[in-house]
Amino acid sequence: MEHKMSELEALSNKFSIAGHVVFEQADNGLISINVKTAHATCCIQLQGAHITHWAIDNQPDVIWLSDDAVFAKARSLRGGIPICWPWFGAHVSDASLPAHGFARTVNWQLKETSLAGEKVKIVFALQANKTTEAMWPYASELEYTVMIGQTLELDLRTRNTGQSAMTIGEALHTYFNVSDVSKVTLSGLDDCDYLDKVEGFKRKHQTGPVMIDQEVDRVYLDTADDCVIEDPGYQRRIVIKKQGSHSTVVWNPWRETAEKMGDLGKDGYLNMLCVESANAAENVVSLAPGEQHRLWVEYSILT
Ligand code: TA6
Repeated sequence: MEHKMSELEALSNKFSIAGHVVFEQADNGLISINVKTAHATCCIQLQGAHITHWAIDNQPDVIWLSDDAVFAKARSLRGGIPICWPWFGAHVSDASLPAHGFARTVNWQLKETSLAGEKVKIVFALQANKTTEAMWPYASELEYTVMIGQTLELDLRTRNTGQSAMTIGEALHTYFNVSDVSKVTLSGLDDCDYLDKVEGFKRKHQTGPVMIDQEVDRVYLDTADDCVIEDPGYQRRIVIKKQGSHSTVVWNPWRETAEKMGDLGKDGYLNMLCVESANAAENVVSLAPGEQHRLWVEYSILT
């Protein structure tokens, strides 16, 4: 009898790398890519090209994933690194469209897995198709390169392949794992203006580092600077470098909002801080036909 190759077999045959890249399929059909390098481990879902885990050497995980994260088709995960694209937050004119766009909930195509010295490189692509064009009527190509090693590098490239100009909002909505959010200090945003979502998007000004002792949901504007999370409990700093990003979003729901959300896990809000390299609000990006935009970040740990 002829054997019909499953998606898992096809991906494994083409893209697995012995000792470094292994594919797995959960009972609900979702496929994940498990990566191991000399100094790091990483896990990425094919749905949303969503990174759910990255850890290095003897360090606690750098990326936070909720204990109550729900892995299901077409549903975004609470934690990890969701890709918000082609809009950030609520859609400007149509509330029926998904928050943060659709890139985080559709299946991406795998283009490449390779070894680059001690790092593993994974390249994903997302091309406009009938499903995406029903929500966003533009011809576009997205390419997402993930470089896994002692640092994590993410490179999200948007190309306008159509005939008309388009505008994108985007964010790498990274949930960082912290020992106790009320004790960390976030620097890099001093003297920036921000929109405070908790107070109806009121425009405010930041002085000094950001500390978290209540719900924080802010879009810092016109900032291309790197950020650092200083975590005394884990005795480390997480350094967030970025290029092609002019907003930084900082989010922690704090207790009450977390309880309403229902998928943050018990007291999970204490162990996460989202610092998102973004182009949002007045920093959205316009692309002429044929033009390309690159959003790049690198996360590293200093002890
Ligand atoms: O980036 C901050 C934010 O937009 C918050 O307003 C908060 O709701 C969060 O993202 C999570 O959004 P989600 O759609 O994943 O529930």
